[in-house]
Amino acid sequence: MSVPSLPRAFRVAPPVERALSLHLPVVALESTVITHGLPQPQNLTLAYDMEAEVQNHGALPATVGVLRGQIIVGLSEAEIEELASAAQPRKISTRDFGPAIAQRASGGTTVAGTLLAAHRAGIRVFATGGIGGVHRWPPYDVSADLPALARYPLVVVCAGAKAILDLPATLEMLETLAVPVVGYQTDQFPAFYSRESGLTTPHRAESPQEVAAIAQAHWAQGLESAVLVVVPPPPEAALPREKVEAAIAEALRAAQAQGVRGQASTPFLLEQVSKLTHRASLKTNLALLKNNAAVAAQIARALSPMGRRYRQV
Ligand code: PSU
Ligand code: MN
Repeated sequence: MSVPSLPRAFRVAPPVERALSLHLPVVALESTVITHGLPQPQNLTLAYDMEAEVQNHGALPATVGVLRGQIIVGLSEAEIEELASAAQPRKISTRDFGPAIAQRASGGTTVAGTLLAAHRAGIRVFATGGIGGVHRWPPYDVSADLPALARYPLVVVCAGAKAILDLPATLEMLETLAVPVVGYQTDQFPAFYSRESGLTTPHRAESPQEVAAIAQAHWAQGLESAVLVVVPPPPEAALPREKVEAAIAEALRAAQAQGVRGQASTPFLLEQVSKLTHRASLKTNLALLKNNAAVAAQIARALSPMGRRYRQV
């Protein structure tokens, strides 16, 4: 017996398709941050704010997500709202597309899931908050974001890896996977909420043009991995490392005590840290997401022929 055929499961919004065919700058945005990363209503506001940042810096945003079994690159405002208020949205990583499509589910795409969809659409630049990586506990929990970064050739702009992770192990794994980590106007690998982690980045760039040159030179060698651009959170929103570390230690204890594992782990830990810092970390999270969107738009422009801006027609 055969399974019933599925409707077209992959859709690129017409403006995104058009911009890409004209080599105009486009920036992909993830949506797990909307479905699992932020509380309502900040999640919806943030999604629109990130799109506005990209637009204000001369690029077209393309938020990626899955709605009723369809992968969409370039969600409309109404679709973003539907996703932000969906009853039990899935957290969709690379392994989760098949089940989500076949079961007509909705969900936010993680960094890994967004990389796959954005690459398939032909997008070269992607902005997010912080990537997943090697967890502190259990240490065998390694985010699918890492192999996806090894596999899809995009510039990924983030504030480092999520601070709840084992940052030294995550940096080592990025080296193993041939992903250059480029500090944006910094030598420090940022710790998501804090500007410094005590770890240095292997590379550094001062401008969007320099990042674009690095990415082009990287891909010209036949490498198909991502280029990870790490941007420290804006100084006025950054938190001191000691304060965050204390909250993370407590969040990890709570996770162990409650047996939180797997997919639930990252959202649980981030929510605990937010509570323990009296929502200071939430403010930082929002500020760095917007900042990363702005930097990503400038890099997308630098990568487009003659640094062209995207203009609505
Ligand atoms: N931001 C959040 N919470 C999250 C994520 C982002 O505040 O859960 C997502 C990101 O999309 C990232 C993913 O790709 O968490 C990593 O999850 P995991 O460690 O399960 O791979
Ligand atoms: Mn995991």
